Amino acid sequence: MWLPDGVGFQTQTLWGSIGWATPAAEGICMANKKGRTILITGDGSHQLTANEIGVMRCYGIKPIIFVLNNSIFGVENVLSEIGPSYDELAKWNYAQIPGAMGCESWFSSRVSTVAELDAAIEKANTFDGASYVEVMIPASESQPLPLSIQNQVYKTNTPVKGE
Ligand SMILES: Cc1ncc(C[n+]2csc(CCOP(=O)(O)OP(=O)(O)O)c2C)c(N)n1
Ligand SMILES: [Mg+2]
Repeated sequence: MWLPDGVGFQTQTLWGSIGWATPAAEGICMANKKGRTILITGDGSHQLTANEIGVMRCYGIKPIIFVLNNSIFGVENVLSEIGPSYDELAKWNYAQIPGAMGCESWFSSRVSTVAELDAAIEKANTFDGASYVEVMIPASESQPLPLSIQNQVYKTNTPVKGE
C-alpha cells in the first residue's frame, strides 16, 4: 500500500480479530496528537466494540470513522462450515450511535452514493471535531462472491467424516 510521507497504517493481521480496530483507533488517536486518525471498519466488527465511541467522547478525541455497512458478516459467510446463512448480523442504525453515546458535537452522517460520500469526506476534512460516516453498501455489492462460490468454499473446507 502506498501512503504519503508521515502516514501510518495499523491492522490486526495476525489473528484477524474483529472488534480490534475501534478501540485501537481510540488508542492511536490519544497517542498521536499531531495527525488525524482515520478508522475504517466493517459493521460486524464494529458491533463488538462500538461502546468505545462513548469513551472517545470522554477523552475529547477527534477521529474520522467510516463504518462499512454491508449488513452481513461477509467474510464469515464464506468461511463458515455450515454455509452462509447461519449468523445474521443485527441491523443497527450506525449513524445514530454517536448521538446515543453523548457525542452530540460530532459530525455524523449516513451516505448511500459516491457523491454523498465525497461530501461527507469533505466535511470531515474541514470539520473541527470527530466525524462518523456510515457507508451503505448496496445488497448487490455486499458479498462480492456469488452464492455458488460461497457454497463451494465452505464445503471444500469442511473435513469429511473419518478423515
Ligand atoms: C474476535 C473474532 N471473532 C470472530 C471472528 C470470525 N470472523 C472473521 S470475519 C467476520 C465477519 C466480519 O464482518 P464485518 O466486519 O461486517 O466485515 P465484512 O466481512 O462484512 O466486510 C467474523 C465473525 C474473528 N475473526 N475474530
Ligand atoms: Mg459486514
